[in-house]
Amino acid sequence: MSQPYALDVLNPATEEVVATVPGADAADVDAAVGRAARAQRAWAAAAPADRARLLRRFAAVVDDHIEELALLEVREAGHTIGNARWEAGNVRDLLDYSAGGVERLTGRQIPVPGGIDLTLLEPLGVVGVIAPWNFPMPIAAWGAAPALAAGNAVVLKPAETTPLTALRLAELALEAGLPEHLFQVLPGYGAVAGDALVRHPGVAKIVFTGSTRVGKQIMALCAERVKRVTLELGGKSPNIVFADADVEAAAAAAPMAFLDNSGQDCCARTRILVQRPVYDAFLDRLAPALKSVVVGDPADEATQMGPLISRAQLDRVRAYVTDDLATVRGSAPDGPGFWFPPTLVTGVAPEAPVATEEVFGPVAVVLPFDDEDDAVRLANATEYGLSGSIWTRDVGRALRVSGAVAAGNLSVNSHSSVRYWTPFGGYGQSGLGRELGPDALTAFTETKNVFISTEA
Ligand code: TXE
Repeated sequence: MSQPYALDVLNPATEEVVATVPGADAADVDAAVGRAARAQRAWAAAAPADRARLLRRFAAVVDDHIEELALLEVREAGHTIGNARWEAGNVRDLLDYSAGGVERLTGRQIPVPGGIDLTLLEPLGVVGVIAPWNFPMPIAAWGAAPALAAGNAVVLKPAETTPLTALRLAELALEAGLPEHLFQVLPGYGAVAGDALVRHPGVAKIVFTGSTRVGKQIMALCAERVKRVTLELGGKSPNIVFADADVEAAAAAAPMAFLDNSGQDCCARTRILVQRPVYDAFLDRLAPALKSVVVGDPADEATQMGPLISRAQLDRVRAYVTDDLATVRGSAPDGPGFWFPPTLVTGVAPEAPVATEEVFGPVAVVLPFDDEDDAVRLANATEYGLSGSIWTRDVGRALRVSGAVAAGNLSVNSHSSVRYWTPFGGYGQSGLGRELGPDALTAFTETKNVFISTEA
């Protein structure tokens, strides 16, 4: 028996304790999975229309609580209020979208001689979702909503630092009429509650979003059990600006493409690659744009960037931006709170740690390149492959470079990566599998093929 423990949730902008919640151990996980399995059997047997209706009702209840959920996200994660409202809306929209998929989740009938062949899409059973702290609310829903829609139960372990919005979502699910124990949230340490969820024989699939280091451990444990797994890991995404681009627009958009959520975004465009003829002109525009970003109280409507999540994250970011690096810095408040200013690093080698490793803070490097081949080579010079942007007015070039960059989510003349109705996920060490989009529900099913002889 392990010792009972509790998690203090800090407001990263003030370091004040917002709440204290009990942490789960392996026995709690075991009990939750047992309850989830019982709830799942009834859920899977229910008429698709009834499941869809309940998920739509859940979406409607979330819609009634957008402001409350957003304020909770501001307090526990330090997100700006504008972003937090978007995140709560993303949960609502994804629930609605997933509800729309319930009755469209169909197998196939394949012509075979001597009978009829049917493919059945069966729910997996109990799905374990392990969520990170950088987007606690949407990423919890990215796993849970399609899994529930496909007829599964969900046990969700939020990150240690950000359990509150997930706990509230579980309450709202009950308020909406979802069956008890179908969607359970168990806060706890990764190495305790998360690990127990991964190892549990009653959990059919793990959906993990977090560090590549932990993702690899989870994949190895899942491999031992041939457990299904989806991994959404880190990124070091390029923002490629060609000389033929609208340099003005590219420079105006570049700061928030890596400063959003204080850079704690796996899609952050933290490697800004600029073609040499426009390198100086681009930097001349980028530097003042960076300095004008409003950093401060995340609850203030005018704020564009808040604090980092924790002291540990602040220490990690500080270690990357050493004094010997040439930097352009914006402003940030002094403590209390975990503040780091918007920062551009120039003049480093493309192989430098700050240029190749995921810093997960408001820090980008700017690197020059010569031609298209050079841009693609630099863009792919990382173990990651999650996102990237290409700025050019040449359609042929946009298509060629999109084809050559090894990443799951690219955008041209834009930095958008995430829409709940388009697929999301990484190449290389950025992950395995895809979330969101039209195939999201199928990822939570097992395909069974049944042949019925007509000759007997
Ligand atoms: O991640 P962890 P951390 C990256 C980012 C960041 C770094 C470290 O670079 O600086 O990871 O962040 C749970 N078994 N990303 O240390 O530890 C943990 O409790 C099962 C990128 O916070 O991977 C939390 O719920 N679960 C990223 C979740 O894993 C375990 C988002 C993520 O925490 C576990 C977050 C274990 N042994 C960090 N150990 C992204 N892809 O967006 C931890 N966890």
